[in-house]
Amino acid sequence: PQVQYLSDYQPWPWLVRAVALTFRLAPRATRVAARLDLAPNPARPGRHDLRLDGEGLRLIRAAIGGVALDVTPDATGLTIPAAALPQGPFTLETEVEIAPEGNTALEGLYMSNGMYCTQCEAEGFRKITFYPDRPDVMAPFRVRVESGLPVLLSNGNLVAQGPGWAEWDDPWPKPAYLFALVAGDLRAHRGQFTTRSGRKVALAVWVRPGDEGRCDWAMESLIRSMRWDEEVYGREYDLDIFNIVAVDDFNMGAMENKGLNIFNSRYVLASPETATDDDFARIEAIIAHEYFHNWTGNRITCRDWFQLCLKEGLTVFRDQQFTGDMRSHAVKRIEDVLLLRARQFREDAGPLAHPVRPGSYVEINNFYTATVYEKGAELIGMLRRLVGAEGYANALDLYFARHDGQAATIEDWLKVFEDATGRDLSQFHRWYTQAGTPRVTVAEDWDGGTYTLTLEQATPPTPGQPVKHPVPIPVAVGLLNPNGDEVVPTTVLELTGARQSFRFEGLAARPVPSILRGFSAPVILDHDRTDAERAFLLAHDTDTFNRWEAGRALAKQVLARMVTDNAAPGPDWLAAVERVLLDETLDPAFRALCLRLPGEDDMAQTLHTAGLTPDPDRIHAARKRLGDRLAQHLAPHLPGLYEALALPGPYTPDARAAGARALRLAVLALMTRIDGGTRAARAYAAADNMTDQTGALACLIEAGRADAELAAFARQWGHDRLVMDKWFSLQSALAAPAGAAELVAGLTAHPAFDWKNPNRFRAVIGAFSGNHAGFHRADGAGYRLVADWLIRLDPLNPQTAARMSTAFDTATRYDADRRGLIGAELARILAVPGLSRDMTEMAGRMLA
Ligand code: HT7
Ligand code: ZN
Repeated sequence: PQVQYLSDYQPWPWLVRAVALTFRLAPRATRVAARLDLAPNPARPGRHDLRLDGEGLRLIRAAIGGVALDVTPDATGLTIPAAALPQGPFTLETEVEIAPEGNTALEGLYMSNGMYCTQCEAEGFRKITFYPDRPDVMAPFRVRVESGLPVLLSNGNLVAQGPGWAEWDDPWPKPAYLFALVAGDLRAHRGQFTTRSGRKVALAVWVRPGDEGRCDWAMESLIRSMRWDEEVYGREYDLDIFNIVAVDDFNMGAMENKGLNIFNSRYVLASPETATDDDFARIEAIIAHEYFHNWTGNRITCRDWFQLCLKEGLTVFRDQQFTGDMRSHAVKRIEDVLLLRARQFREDAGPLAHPVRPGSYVEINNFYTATVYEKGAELIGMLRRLVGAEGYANALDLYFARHDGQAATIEDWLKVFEDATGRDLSQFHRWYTQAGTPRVTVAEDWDGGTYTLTLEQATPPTPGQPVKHPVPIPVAVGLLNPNGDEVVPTTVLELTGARQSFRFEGLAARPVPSILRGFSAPVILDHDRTDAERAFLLAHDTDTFNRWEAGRALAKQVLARMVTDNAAPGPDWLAAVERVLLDETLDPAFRALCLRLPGEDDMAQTLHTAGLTPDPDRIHAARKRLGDRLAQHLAPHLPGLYEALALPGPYTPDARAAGARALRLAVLALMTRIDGGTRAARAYAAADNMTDQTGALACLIEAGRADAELAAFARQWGHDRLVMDKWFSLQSALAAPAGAAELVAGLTAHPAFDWKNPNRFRAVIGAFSGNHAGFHRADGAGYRLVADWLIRLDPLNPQTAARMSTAFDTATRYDADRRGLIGAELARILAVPGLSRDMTEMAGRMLA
């Protein structure tokens, strides 16, 4: 397959001054007429053939300046020879025919439940019309949609409409990946926002008939996001209309098309009966994320797809800040770090490791990764820490002023920080180009008055990058007295070399260090500590993140000993968790997080990092024993806590209420370990919201006595696609490992298993690959099941199939037998005739 290289970048030889599109929609024969006003690009002087991208398009006609052209497209586009082109500006017209009904890849123009919709990022526009489908070609679009369907939407402002047609105008130059069109029988939940300069914006959330009652939260979240971006970043919305559309068949979470965001319906629709607290929180965050792209992604976009982190890392960072402001910064930071470690550290440790800004790719869809998004966001957080909040604000102001309307690069981004703050960021640039998670090793020295911390950094080799260089690492450190008082408040040490020492003078006693406060850098900290020291930090650290981190590290230490030596959990961890659980001054959401045991996949990664070979069955058994032991230890407190945490009044989705429910459900899960599910069955019957209903159901599944409730749940919710996704995924994820593959195979035979719907496929197959011991069963049945389904999905929806193939990216952690079994499944996938480019790249990288 053809490899694309960052180093090959060249501007397109023409500027697109304006685009006019006319769509005549029909399921099997949609006509798209395009008029492009082109002018030579001074950045690429000389004569060039005109090359347009295009895939699966039936060309009806093409003309330049009104004169018909005799041209034939090839498999990837259309070339008009230089000799056939006028010297100056000219107009190119094309008309093509496409068949949205048969588009199962959900890229380009496709249909979902009788509704037309588009997905153009990254390279879907080329499936709609012939066009320079690259992000650095920006143009204003005018779009006419003709269809018998009642609602016809596109980007920008509605400028004219009549029976069966509508015309939209988007004055802001944009790349083709931000183009969108929607047509369907939809209902609007309307709202309004007045910008700080007084412009009124008409807001609407468009959904299928019957879903109108589940849009309040999305609308409230949008309004909060619009206000926040004005207040915190000074960014105002720039059109008269902002539309959001919910679509059932969608490859990812949502898409930030200019003025017309398209969402996976699971990230729009919410009511207390059908959505959990996590759903509410995720909807708020994703609505915000897509809205924030209006400035970081749309007004300033990426020069090429190698710069994807420019918009995604920054926008993730912004949505994290927003959620912190709306909810709790400490809880949000812990959740983000959990996700970073589970997804990005895992990616960095395996065959799919790549830099935040990759240097090459085969299929760009394969690079919408945790590294680009989550590690990309961490780099922004580090920059902010290094230059301070004010320096960051100045740099962002300069970024918007300097690059508005442009397609920018990471070099442009860093230059803005250098110019705004006077800092030299040349070494920081390495964070963008070097893959792998740095390991920071800590050594301490105390000479009776001076305390010295010596930090060393090393990054392991990753595919294609055998040699690593030091990166600048901001290490936030505080020191505590043995009595628990803080003697040195948070200071940021800048580790720039391979090894550096930092001295703290004038201390009366040897301090206990709290290192990497707030998780100030995306690194693995290697620091030998006793159980007692970790328990001390969990009790006394003033940094909430590091309090949690100490408890987490302690739990992992205890669990690791249980896995490797069958050791019993020592008293430090049990007592420390008990103290946190009973401390009513602490946020319940934080206490719930402290109660959560390390996941099995996390433990496998931790053991592997420590040089051991993880055994999934032993990890599963030890984790169960650890949970049981904790439940016994806390047993006297649990019933009282469970009652005390009950919330009066009707359900509200706010963070406080959600935190109380999270803690109450954690307590219920512990009680289930003691009573076998008696209390959970009562809780299931009494639940009046989806959080409590699925929380109790999960307890019952884990206790192995959920048959009646699962049947009742399916009867109650069989009509609701999003709720039934939960029914499928809970069973897949929590099935007892020994029979999980068979149980999941049974779920795939269920009449409601619509495998062509990405949400349903992820709910069953994706959730199963997260069932660590079930998926990694020693006989390979789990691997076989997942590979079979990926092979089946690939020809229909290569993007989703390839994303889910990452289930196989951890082979190197395990024993030779499991490595062999995974390798054999990947080889079987690779040998499939006609395998997609997406899957070929992924399986190839994992087998290399
Ligand atoms: N920028 C978007 C990323 C995206 C996408 C979304 C839906 C379907 C296919 C997609 N390909 C790429 C979403 C975001 O990060 O905000
Ligand atoms: Zn994004």
